[in-house]
Amino acid sequence: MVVMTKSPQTLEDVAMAMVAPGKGILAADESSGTIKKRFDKINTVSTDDTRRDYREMLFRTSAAMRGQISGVILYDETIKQKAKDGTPLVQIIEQSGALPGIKVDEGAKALAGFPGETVTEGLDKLRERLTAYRELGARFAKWRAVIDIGRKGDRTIPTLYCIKANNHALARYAALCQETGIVPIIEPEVLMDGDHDIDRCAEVTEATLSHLFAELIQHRVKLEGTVLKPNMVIAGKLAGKRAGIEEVAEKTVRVLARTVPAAVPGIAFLSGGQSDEDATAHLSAMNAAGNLPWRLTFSYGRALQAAAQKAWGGKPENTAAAQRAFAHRAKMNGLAAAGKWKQDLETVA
Ligand code: 5MM
Repeated sequence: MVVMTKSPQTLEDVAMAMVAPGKGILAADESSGTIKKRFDKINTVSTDDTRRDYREMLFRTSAAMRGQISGVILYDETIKQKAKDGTPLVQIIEQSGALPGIKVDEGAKALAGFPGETVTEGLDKLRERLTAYRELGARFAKWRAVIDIGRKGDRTIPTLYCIKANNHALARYAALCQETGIVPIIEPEVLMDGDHDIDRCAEVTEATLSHLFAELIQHRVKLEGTVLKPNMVIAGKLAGKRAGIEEVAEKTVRVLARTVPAAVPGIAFLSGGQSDEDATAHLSAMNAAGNLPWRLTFSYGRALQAAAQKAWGGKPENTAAAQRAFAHRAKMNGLAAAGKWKQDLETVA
């Protein structure tokens, strides 16, 4: 069924549509190297056709796409790709009522002079690339900066210079997007890698976000026409002590409240390597607490796709099972965006 909804026009309206109540974003913008790693895990060779088949399967999951997915972040290859029957993938997304978006960064590269740190590249010719993507249907874009905390007890990284360099690039990207009529998703990811505790993550996330918003304001970015995509405040993957759901929710909201102006319409978290259920539970706990100045939702890659990839396994005969898995995670995260997810709903579906 084709969903006929009036497409939002202004930056503010597009940003609000991206974080519409009970909806969130599917991050399907894995670069060629990343999607190959995902396909390796399911013994599937990554080719133009398998990548197309996999993504077409997701975008044709109408229960999820019409129900809980407000927008899809695409990779350069995918925004130009056609489904098996010749329909542009962008059109399939639009017909479901979701907005197409595009990853425009060119990846995190070694930051010269700062061992172990990276800066995200991609500003060269960005204005021209954005114009071309807008013509292909992109309504929003995404740029991911990566901040590594390093090992526990190591206070040498992240350096302030790394935070500044990444935030400066994010702000320049955001300003260029808005000039082109595209809503920027601003993604400063403090990595979950390492053995740091939750409080160290809180400290680094707060430093990163407070500097980021000063930079965005200096670059005259209109905050009402942006969506922030941060990490949650969480202990590193290798930390001995894991924080509970409520602690993650409370510390994440505390850092956001200190740093993110209320003019930002919505915050769509990345999942960052959390388990599918943890990513859902944390989001739901934050929304259940209520009284927030911005909408809180998801912009998950792995936590929305991992179960579907496993069910699909590269085999066309598994398409329906993979779509069920994707629809289920989308439904659970849609409930979490409303603060209404419960653990027992995981097994009912
Ligand atoms: C889907 O993955 C995105 C692209 O990653 P690469 O450029 O490394 O291929 C990634 O930026 C993603 O959108 C975010 O990290 C959020 O994804 P997760 O899996 O952390 O929710």
